[in-house]
Amino acid sequence: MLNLTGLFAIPGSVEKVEPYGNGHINQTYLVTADCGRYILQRINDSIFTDVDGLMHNIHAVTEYLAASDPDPRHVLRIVPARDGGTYIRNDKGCWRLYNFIENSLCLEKVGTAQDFETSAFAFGDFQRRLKQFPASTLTETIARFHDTPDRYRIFREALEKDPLGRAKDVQPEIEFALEREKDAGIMMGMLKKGELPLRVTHNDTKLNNVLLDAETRQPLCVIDLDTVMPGLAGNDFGDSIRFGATTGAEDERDLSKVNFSMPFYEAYARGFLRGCGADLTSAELQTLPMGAKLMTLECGVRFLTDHILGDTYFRIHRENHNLDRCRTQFKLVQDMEGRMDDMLQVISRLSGRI
Ligand code: ADP
Ligand code: GN1
Ligand code: MG
Repeated sequence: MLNLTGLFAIPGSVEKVEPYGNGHINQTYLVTADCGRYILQRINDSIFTDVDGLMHNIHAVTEYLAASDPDPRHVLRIVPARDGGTYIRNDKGCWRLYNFIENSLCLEKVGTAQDFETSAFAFGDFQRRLKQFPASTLTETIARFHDTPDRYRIFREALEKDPLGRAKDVQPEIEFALEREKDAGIMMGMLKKGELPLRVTHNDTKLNNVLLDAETRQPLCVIDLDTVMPGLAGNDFGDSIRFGATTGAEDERDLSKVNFSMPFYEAYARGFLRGCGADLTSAELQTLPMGAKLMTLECGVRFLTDHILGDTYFRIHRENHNLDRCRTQFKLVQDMEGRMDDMLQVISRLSGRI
């Protein structure tokens, strides 16, 4: 293992390093030292190819947030490397160290509507607090991250390559995706026409990217800041809905257990609007249901693309894992399509503005 105390400014000795968490992208470890606990991550530098740009973003955003909230449990803090940098690079990859947020809950699944509402407030408030942050100083860490039409372009390329011959076994999923391609550009189109503002958003607002206080269950800290960059409010709202407003896990194999949950949707909407609703334009409010549908569709298309290409992007733990994930997303898209009017009514009722 790495000589952590030699590499990072840890004022003590390290006792234990163990794998931690359920992220799909980075490799995360919990570090126990005699002076406290830390989160060590090997940054996935085949996905984040500009690690300097990525760490510059995270450093700038965390410093900015910490300036108005000095509580160390409220903002992720980078532990500097001994050479003064924000991360280290060695023959095994790129590594960074964060403070471990103690007495926190990281939920992998929505248990109660109340906790989901709290997570929504945290993400909404995160966006609100970054309203004045100079967006032009942020690097785009993954190009066209939530450009859904571009995700379809990549999907079509994967279908043409089909390196493992998997496409023939997933024809219903391919058809489901292609039938909805016409919807993919709705929000990007509005952005291009100037109908939606670009904001500094999180872009990966799933439930396990926010921590709640284990005792009070109040919002504590938004984590996983790799994709904080200019984006759409509706996408931050939508990505949380796709992961949380459901009765099943993202990788549930029994699709009869996967249904869109209107009560969880409403709870999330309430929390999110409390966090940043006053800042949202009426066009943004109108797009929140569409954001939910498109983020779910996009994520399903990404999982399907990765299945076809041989699971090179999202970490898998079993055969066909990405296909299972794709299927839950498509099931949710189908459910949402029958509820778009109700979803908009919820926003209208809660915001009182549209
Ligand atoms: P990934 O990009 O792979 O999703 P994350 O940054 O989300 O990586 O970290 C993976 C998991 O590790 C999180 O879901 C959370 O459980 C845990 N985690 C990450 N950072 C912290 C932290 N500073 N304090 C406590 N837990 C953390
Ligand atoms: C990834 O990093 P993680 O596991 O929080 C992915 C998201 C997907 C999500 C699906 C950088 O999130 O975009 O929505 O998996 N992150 C990246 O669960 O691609
Ligand atoms: Mg994560």
